[in-house]
Amino acid sequence: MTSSDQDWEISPIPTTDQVDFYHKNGYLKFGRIFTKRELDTLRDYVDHMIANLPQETRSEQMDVPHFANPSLFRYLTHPAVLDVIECFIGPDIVLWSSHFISKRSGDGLAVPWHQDGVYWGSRLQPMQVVTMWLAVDASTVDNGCMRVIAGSHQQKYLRYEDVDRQEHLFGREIVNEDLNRSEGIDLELEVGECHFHDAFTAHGSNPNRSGKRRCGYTMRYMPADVEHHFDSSWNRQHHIYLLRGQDQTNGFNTYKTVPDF
Ligand SMILES: O=C(O)CCC(=O)C(=O)O
Repeated sequence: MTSSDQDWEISPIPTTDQVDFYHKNGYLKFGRIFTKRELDTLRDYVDHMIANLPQETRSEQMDVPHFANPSLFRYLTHPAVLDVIECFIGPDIVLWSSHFISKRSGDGLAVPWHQDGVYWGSRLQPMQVVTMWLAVDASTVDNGCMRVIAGSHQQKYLRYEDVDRQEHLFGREIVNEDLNRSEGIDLELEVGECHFHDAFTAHGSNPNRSGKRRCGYTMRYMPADVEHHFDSSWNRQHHIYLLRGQDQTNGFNTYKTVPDF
C-alpha cells in the first residue's frame, strides 16, 4: 500500500448545531468530504494547471477553472458535497462558480478583507451563495489561511476603499471603520478539510511569506431561486449549472449542461 492509498476520516453531514452555527456566524469550519485519493488527484490537476499557466497569470487568479477542465466537475458535483450544501441552502442547488486561490511560497498575495456578495453585485438576485473552501494544501497562519469576522454577514453592505494591487489579489478592501480586524478568526485547515462561508461574511487572508504553498479551491453554490443576471461590466461569459432539484426562477435562469467528466 502506498501512502496515497491510505485514507482518512470522512465527516458525516453537518449536525443541526453546526448548521445553526453557520447561519448565526456566517462561517463553519468543517472536516473532510473527499477521500485522500480524490484529494491527491485534485492536487495533481492543480499542479498541472499551475505549471501551464500563462506567464502573466498568477496562481491566485485561477478563476472558473471548471469551464476549461471538465474533470473538476467530479468534485463540484460530488453527491457528498451536495448533501452538505443542501443542509445550508436546501434541495435545489446551482453551481455558481469556482476558483483556485493558490498562494505560492514566499510571495503569495494577500486577499483583502471583502464580502463576496458585494464583489458579485447585481449579478445574483437575491444574493445568496455558500462557498466551500477546500484545503488542497494545509492552510495555516504561516502560509496565509483564510480569516473571517464572525457575524459580519449580518451587516450586509460595508464600505470599501482602494488598496495596493501589487500586494493584494483584489483592488478594494473594507474600510477600517467598518471592521474590527483584531476580531479576525484564523481558519486553519489540514489537507482535505474545508470550511464554509456566506456571501456577506467579511473575510480575507494574509500574504504567504512561508516556505509552503497554500492552495484552496473555492466551490460556490446557490439555491435555485436566485436569478442570474447578465452584467456587461463582467467582461466574460459565465455559466451556471443546476446540480440538484428544480429551477425555482420560473425559467429566468439558463443552465448549462454538466459536461462528461
Ligand atoms: O483564499 C483566500 O484566502 C480567500 C478566499 C476568498 O476570498 C473566497 O473564498 O471568497
